[in-house]
Amino acid sequence: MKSVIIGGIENEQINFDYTMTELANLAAADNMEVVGEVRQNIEKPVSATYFGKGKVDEITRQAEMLDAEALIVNDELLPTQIRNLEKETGLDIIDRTALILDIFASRAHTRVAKLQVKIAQLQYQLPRIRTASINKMDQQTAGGNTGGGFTNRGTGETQIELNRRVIQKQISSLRKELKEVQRDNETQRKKRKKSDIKSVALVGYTNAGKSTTMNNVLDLLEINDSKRVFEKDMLFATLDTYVRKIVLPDKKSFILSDTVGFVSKLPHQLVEAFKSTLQEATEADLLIQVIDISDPNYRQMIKTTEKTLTEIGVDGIPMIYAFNKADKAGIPYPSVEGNQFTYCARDQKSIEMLLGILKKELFKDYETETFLIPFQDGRYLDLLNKEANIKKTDYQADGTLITAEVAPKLKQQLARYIVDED
Ligand SMILES: Nc1nc2c(ncn2[C@@H]2O[C@H](COP(=O)(O)OP(=O)(O)OP(=O)(O)O)[C@@H](O)[C@H]2O)c(=O)[nH]1
Ligand SMILES: [Mg+2]
Repeated sequence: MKSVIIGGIENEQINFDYTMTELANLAAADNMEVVGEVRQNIEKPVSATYFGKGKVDEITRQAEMLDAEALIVNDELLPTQIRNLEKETGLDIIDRTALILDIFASRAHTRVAKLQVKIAQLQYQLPRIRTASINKMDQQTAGGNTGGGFTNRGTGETQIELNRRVIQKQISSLRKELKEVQRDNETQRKKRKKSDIKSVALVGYTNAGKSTTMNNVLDLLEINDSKRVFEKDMLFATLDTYVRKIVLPDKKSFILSDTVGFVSKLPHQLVEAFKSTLQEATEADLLIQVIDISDPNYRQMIKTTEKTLTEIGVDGIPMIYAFNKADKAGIPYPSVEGNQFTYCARDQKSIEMLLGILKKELFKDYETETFLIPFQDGRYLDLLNKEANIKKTDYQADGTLITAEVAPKLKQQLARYIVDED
């Protein structure tokens, strides 16, 4: 395990302590041991070395004393800052962006996640490459067509410019590949949108319990086990969007999706690369923001989530604040008040209540109507039986009299069969 020092600049940033706690957690998630911490109170980072001269010396001394190999900095650094700090401290310098990218890379298992992370990594490296790193880059980039052969090397073109072009080529070829891999999902998403089925997305801070919530909804409704989502006590357990169709006992259905978790200062390269994956959230009819209420920083986490949601283009979607892990926090559960729901994702009663809340919110526009379907129009009876919550069926001389709770679209489709009941 690598021993590291974490460091940050404290200015008017109100949530500095919180971002440093996060940084320590991120380092631990990347298998590093945090042995020391430095902070400096200055208005703005120093352009050449990020920290001021005195602080750089202090870091060097502390690292020697604590036997640390690397310094992790709480911001994205300029390429020159990394180089200068490396030179002056003799340490490996890792900035917050590189650290998060590294964790994402180690968690990415599916093709889509791998491609997205790789694109984000290359975007990060693009302004940071040095001449010598090109061969290493080539080897690291799996699957990408690097274009190779430097046949049209222009006069005066530096090696760095050439390297940049190679990376840019890799990025665009990986993007193409990603689009290809995602084509099926995209088609399905469009089809769902057309079909008017409502969609709900679980969003929120990493490790809040989104996947656990999703899995327990699937379990409760006895939806196939093979569709379970990976849940684990670690940062960024889920990197893909998982989409499941939920059919309730009364046949009402909706789409539930589980998405990648957030952390503050999520690198813009990652946000950019994950945009298509996150589309499920930006286009949802309802968002469930899962919050770990047992975490003392949960208020900051809510802020972080809302900021990230704005960044990915979520705007004006109704939201339920789902305060999870009430068991751990020692708060009574489940309970609901307005759009705030307090629960424990492992508790069946909680999941039942959540489904009740979702139903109320999603199917507000459903109505109970009585239809008289003539025998020759039996196909509509089948349709009702398949898609509606049937309350009463009565066989009469001139057809079937059926009372059912229906979606607005179905009601419209069957409007001519509606009978007034007195
Ligand atoms: N005590 C307690 N633990 C919970 C609860 N819900 C989830 N957990 C645990 O919290 C950890 C994280 O849960 P996940 O469901 O993987 O969290 P997530 O929000 O999907 O996290 P990412 O995929 O990393 O964004 C797991 O170890 C869960 O078992 C709960 O209600 N109570
Ligand atoms: Mg998850």
